[in-house]
Amino acid sequence: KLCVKNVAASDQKQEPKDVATREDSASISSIIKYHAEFTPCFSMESFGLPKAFYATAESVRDMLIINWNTTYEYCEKLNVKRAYYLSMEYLQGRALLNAIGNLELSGPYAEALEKLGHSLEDVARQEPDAALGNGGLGRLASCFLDSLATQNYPAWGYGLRYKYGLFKQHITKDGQEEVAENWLEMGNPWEIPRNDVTYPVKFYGEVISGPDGKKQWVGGDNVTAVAYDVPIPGYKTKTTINLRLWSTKAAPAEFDLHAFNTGEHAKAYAAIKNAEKICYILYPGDETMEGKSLRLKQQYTLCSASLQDIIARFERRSGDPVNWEKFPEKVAVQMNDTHPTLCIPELIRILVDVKGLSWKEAWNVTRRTVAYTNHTVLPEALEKWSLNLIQELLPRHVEIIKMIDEELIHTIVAEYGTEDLDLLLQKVKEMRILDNIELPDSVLEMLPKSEESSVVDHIELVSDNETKGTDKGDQSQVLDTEKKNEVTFEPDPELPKMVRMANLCIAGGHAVNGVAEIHSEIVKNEVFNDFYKLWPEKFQNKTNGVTPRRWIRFCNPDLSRLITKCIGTEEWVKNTEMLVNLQKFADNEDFQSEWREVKMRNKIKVASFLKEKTGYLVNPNAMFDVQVKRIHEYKRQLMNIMGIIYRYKKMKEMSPKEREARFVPRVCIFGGKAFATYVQAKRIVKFITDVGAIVNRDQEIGDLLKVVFVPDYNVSVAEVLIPGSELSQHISTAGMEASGTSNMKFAMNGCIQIGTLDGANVEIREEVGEENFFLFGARAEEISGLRKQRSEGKFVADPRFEEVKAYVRSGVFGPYNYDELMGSLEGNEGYGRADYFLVGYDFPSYIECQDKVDEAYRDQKRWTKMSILNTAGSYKFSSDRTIHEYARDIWRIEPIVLP
Ligand code: T68
Repeated sequence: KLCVKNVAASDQKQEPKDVATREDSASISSIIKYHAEFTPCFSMESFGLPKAFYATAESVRDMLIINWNTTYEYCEKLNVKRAYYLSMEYLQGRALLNAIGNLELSGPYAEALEKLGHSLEDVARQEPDAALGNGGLGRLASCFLDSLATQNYPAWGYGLRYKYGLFKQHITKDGQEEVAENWLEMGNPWEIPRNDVTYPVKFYGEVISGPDGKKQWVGGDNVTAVAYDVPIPGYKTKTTINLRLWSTKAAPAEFDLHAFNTGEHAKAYAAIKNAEKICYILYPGDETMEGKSLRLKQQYTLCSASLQDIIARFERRSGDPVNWEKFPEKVAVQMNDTHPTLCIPELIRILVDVKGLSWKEAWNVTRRTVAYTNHTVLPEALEKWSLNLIQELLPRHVEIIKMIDEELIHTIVAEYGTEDLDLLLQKVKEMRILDNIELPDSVLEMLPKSEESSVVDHIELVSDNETKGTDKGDQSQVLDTEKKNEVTFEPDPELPKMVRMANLCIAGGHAVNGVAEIHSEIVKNEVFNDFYKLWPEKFQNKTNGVTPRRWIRFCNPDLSRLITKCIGTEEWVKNTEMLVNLQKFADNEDFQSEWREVKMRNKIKVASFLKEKTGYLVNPNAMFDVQVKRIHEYKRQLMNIMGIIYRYKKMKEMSPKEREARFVPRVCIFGGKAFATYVQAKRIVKFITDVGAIVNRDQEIGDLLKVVFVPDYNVSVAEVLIPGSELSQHISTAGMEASGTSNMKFAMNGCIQIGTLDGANVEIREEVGEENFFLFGARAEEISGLRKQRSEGKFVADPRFEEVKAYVRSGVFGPYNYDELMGSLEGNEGYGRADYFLVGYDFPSYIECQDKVDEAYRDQKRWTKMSILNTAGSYKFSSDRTIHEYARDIWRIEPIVLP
């Protein structure tokens, strides 16, 4: 009973009822003590907090493993169809409280640890965040895993086990400083290294034709991908799915013993280093594309190892001979953005070269298996890889990509016909996978044989926004140059040959989805409109969601208790539609005052957190106004801080009485990381902290206004801030934020939003009601017209906007290089795409909307009602709903019922 390790080892298949015998706090303390003594994570004498964390986590892990094995064996036995989510990023955050909560053991664990002299919360805080992702895309993957397990879907996640996750952000007087975070330093109690699950992953080499005419990829370097499994428990269910993360090491044959023996140590170790460095570090760019060889190696490692693993599992359950036609009936592969696009050529390669299928069979199987989710329409984020780089690393894949490209061109020719040759060639040029590469012979043969059949000259088209250089500081300049190109299929030797990954995904998969309604419309009608016309049936919307377990139930226990009391059951945690029942209580005074008390307790926690992290003391009676997300010009943190400056300036101009009558006291909280080489984003971080330094020590203003930048925003910080927020800002330029997911978390926690009609804001506003959402700003369909207006010099800035800029320029917040920070917001002339993000245009409606926020907040009854209705209306934004839609419309998988 005490020694779980032995129990588990002696009888892997024991009935889970044995777990129940360990569910009292006395047994749990014994198990924790056992692990403290025998699990060799730590060599510490005393049972201090770090040791308590590792021992506690080990004890939880034992329980997870039992359910994880049961789930796996059951799926294998029934041979059900499984969905595989392939993602370069998972932003898991901490696991301990989540796992204990899912197992419904929070009470016993708290008691057990109390007996051992610690509080569960203190122990939980020891855990480093697993930050194997940059932002929304990675966090979405983690929410999906939670929902898949909770809703009992047969599914796995695949990713990479980066040694260094996202950097830690320090805030100094110079702004953001990035520090590497070795999250595995103390060991990771949640992972199960699987030295028995390894696959070779090859790079370089060459393609030869074998004696039978079949292609063979030979030579090159092999690295070994090793599996590390992370059990993902569902909430109140035994179903525990698997997140398999790959690490890389040198293949056994790669260690040059001869070099070592002759003293050439560096040479001997080179292979080891080269292999290990693939999974060393997460690429820290969000919404950018960096065409580095190491990143391509990472992407290929994920695709190749995962597919080899999936295929091996499929073969184990198939008869002999294997019927590959059935592969898509057992396997669905979802590509989280284009980062795992290489799945497509890799699956074809394995099927054709290794399993002996014909091209046609392999192409069919692949198309029926994979699907693609798009997360962005920003041109600089759409992946394009240099063909030469892929050629060097993955020569066989280039051949396959060329064949897919050829196949696609044939489809385009069939669709448009050759009568209007100009139109056809324009479509081919825009839609094909390969860019700056001659047409294949088979296509040339199909074109009319006239003097222009050399298919050069005469068509002009607008290029697809080539983005050269990655310094986002200058990105607006680059984006603006709509170059006119002569269409020619003669490669331009000056320009690189490129592979457009999204085009490959659309051609190679059976479904393409955007992540919010408005975004999916933009995908269909603008960014990939030609593909939509070709294959309308492929295009779908799957509005994002977030897990209500982590994002209300566990991060906001007080609110959860109140909701449960009001609804009369805790079932809403699995079935968020029940939150709608809160609507009936929105005006109830007793309920309102309990609701406010909960918010106040959470605000007090935020206040003490801010004190600890920044030294600033804030008044919990002020409104907590929060913008936390990656720092990006399109997310417009600059507009937020300019609005604050405007407020501050007005306050300074008024008498104390006037300013108190006019303004509600606010604590304006910012958090978020800037990509290390995104110069403008880093300037914005520094600017916010500098404004805070001036405003916060201004005695005249006192508690009426505080500006705090929380360092190192991550999942755990979000879990503290979101429950204690009252206003949250989602103020991107319309059409630029694909969805946003923190907006959903804030709504769940009764936080009211100020936002544009962008991404999921649109749907949130629909659900919570217009009167419970502070809307401002230009709409997506107006944006291009407004930009044009600016570029023609026709924009007239609002005097209040000019006033703020002049105030900053006067040096109140420090000797700024004003032109660098705000130059792009100046007049119409001389800045290329001046104010690309339309801060100047939206500013007046933004600050007017902020006045409405103050007015609403003054009426606490009205505000509380709005807050309750936000939680009630957030029911749609559970990732359970999203996952059901993927399962039904794309993956075609059914939930399992564990015995
Ligand atoms: C985000 N994208 C979207 N990308 O910006 C956000 N990109 O609107 C959406 O809600 C979210 O995805 C989930 O759908 C990202 O987070 C990245 O992090 C990223 C990382 C590497 C390369 C490109």
